[in-house]
Amino acid sequence: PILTPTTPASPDTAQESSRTGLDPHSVHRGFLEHVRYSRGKNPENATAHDHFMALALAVRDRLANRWVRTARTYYEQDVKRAYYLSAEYLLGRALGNNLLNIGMYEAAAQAMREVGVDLSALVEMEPDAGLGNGGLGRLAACFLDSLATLGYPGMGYGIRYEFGIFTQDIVEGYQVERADEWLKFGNPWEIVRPEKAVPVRFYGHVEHYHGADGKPVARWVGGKTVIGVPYDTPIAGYGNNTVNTLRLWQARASEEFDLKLFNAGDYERSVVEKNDSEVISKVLYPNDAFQAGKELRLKQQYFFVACSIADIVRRYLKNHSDFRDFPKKVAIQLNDTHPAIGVAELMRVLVDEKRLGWEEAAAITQATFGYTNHTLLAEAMEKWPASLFERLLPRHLEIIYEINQRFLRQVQIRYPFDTERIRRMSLVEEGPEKKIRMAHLAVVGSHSINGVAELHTNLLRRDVLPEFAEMYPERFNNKTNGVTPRRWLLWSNPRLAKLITSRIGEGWVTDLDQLRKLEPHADDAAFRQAFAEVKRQNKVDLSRHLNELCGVDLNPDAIFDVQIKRLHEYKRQLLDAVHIVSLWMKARRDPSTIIAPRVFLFGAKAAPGYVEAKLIIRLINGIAEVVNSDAGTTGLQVLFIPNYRVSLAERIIPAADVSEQISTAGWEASGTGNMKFMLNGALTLGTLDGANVEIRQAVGDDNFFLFGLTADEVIARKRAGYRPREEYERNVELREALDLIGSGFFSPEDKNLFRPLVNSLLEEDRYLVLADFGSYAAKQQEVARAYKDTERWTRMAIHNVAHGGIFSSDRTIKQYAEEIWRVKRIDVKP
Ligand code: NBG
Repeated sequence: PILTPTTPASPDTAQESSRTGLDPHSVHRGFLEHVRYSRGKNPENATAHDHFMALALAVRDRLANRWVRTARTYYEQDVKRAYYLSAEYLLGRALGNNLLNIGMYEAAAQAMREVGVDLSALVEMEPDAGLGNGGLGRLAACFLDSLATLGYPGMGYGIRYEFGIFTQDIVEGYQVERADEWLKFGNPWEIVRPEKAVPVRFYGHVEHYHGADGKPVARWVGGKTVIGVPYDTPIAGYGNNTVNTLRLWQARASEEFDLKLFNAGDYERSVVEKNDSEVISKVLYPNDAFQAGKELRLKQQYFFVACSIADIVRRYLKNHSDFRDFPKKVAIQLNDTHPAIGVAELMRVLVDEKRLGWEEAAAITQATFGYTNHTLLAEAMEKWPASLFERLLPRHLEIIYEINQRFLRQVQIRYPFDTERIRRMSLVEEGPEKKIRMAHLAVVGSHSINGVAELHTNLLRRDVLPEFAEMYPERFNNKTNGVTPRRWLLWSNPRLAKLITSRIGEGWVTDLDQLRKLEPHADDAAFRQAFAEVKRQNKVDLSRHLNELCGVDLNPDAIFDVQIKRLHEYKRQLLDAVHIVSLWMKARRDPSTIIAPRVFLFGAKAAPGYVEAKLIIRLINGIAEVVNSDAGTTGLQVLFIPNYRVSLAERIIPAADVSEQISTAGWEASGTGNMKFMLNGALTLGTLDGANVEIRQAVGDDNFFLFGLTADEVIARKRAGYRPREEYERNVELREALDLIGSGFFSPEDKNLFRPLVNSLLEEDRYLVLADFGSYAAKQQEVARAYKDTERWTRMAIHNVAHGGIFSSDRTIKQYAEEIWRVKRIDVKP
């Protein structure tokens, strides 16, 4: 079929309806107009890419009306707004989600059918917006969806990276990284607003003098100026008229800077040096929960924070003049310490530019900021050399020292003579190299400090920031993470969504606690059968997709056992891998040891500089090669799916039976994948770590496969002098598996390839893989036996879905809004 060149216009389709109408006819017209007027093509010549762009633009037209209305409503009602500052947004694709949220998916599908275009093929063409590493960035994306859906005046600020998280190829079993050129074909969603560009200073020096009023004045001068140009992306709420904004800053060289060089007659150099400025927003640092400590990274952080705060202050001053009311209109949430420099920046703006007194500025700043901590890992805690600060942000260093001095005075008054405490709590770490502790800056500069799961918040209070929690107990609180049910159930699992709606109505989409109404249906054999059939169909779909992608033939009747997340030693993909080897060895000797056939799926990107993580990917691929070669006799299959990302997660999670959440207890702050699996009817095999604890509480211990040491036991084991080699000696199956891996069996090209992995397990085993192996393997046996009892398994899966309600990010966002930000929902009229 070909595109119909023109559709006869019905008398009621005025020009406007091709831009706003949600019926198939209007969408059809809007689409054809964009093919012609935005793509400049005749319908006959339009490519699939033109089709994608034209439809996306037609959707954006429909968002635009609501977008301006939302902005006007917020402005006219002078509402308090919540600003989310995040270095990462892992949005994934937008077309399907936008169609669904504004209720025009069916109309678009029909309009596309009329022109002979398959909507799902267009959806698949969109590159993922991968402006994040993992959970932290995806959480920010879920929060944006919930803010808009609940009708909160919320806005996200971040960086418009030209290259997002790298594309992962697997070449001979190894990860190979490629630049993620997500903007290559243009981005139909964003609107650039050069008129709102913001200049940002770097380097230079500070001049101190006395102003006309006799008060001391500091002026940061000289250095280089970079321009931040905002690009706005509409964020549509589900089933309402709210469209909020995600504003991402791109770095541009300043003209002022160019001119100086132009005038000096050095045209070539002036153009070449533009790069220095523009690299700032070039690429996302690909580390998850790890600080690399590069100067460019600190530049990125200050760049987007300075732009965002200038933008927030500008908006505030449109209808206010007195900064004392600032916290009544502005709440700023720091997504981890990446934007923590915002504390010093707001102080600089208030004190140096707006000439407020220090105390007053400090009170405003503290009432404005909230800080979310996302990790307990020491290597992720951001600390910047004071010398770097002094060069790059000299005024901010002065301000941080001043904040510190006043803060430590408070500590001293409260705990006289405790110099050790002062040393530990200082914003400045003394040592061979003086460093600024960004977490301490965030804590001192905020009225709220939260962790992201109950256990994590407790460990934060007890182990990471104990003296701050003691001094400011009222500031510490928990906000357990959540995920948006729109993307992670309604969109990604249409079969299950439909089945659920057929039984309990569609209220669950915006009120996820209603899933509880499914509970009685677990006793209904017909429902159980339909539920199991949905899972089976999803597994067939995924198998088909993976066959196209990797050429493997997976058995959809096997247990789909899935571990998808960033590759990290603490997440223990290695535990999963070693167990597979031990299962396979037993199966080779005696196939009857395999209780149920199983497909082990992995997806994970490793930070490019993380040697151990990359070796683990190579190991999994080595194991896959061997295990898959005799899948016929063992019933075991292993697949490492390349380039794991949001759009792949949307396909994998609905097809999962077992959700591997096996981090060493006390290490995973929360996890959010764990919640997505639960909502899609997978059973968790997990440790008591992060939000697993709350998942198990919600679903009951009968519906959760628990194994492993607790966080306290982990600490106790280490304290008692953990000797991993004893575990190796004690457990024959473990020993066999490790020996086989160490022998080079899975790396014929280099017999010693995996020796370092095995040695590190035997000698240190920082993450207690060996200590937990026995209990993990035993629990896996139980999983296999439970799966054989289909009726019981399905009941357990239904119970998981029915109790997933509290893990909606709507619940999380309501808690942030009510308990931290004090912002109110407001209705945007159609
Ligand atoms: C991650 C944690 C996850 C958590 C997400 C979102 C960082 C620094 N932290 O456990 O590792 O789910 O944040 O809170 O990426």
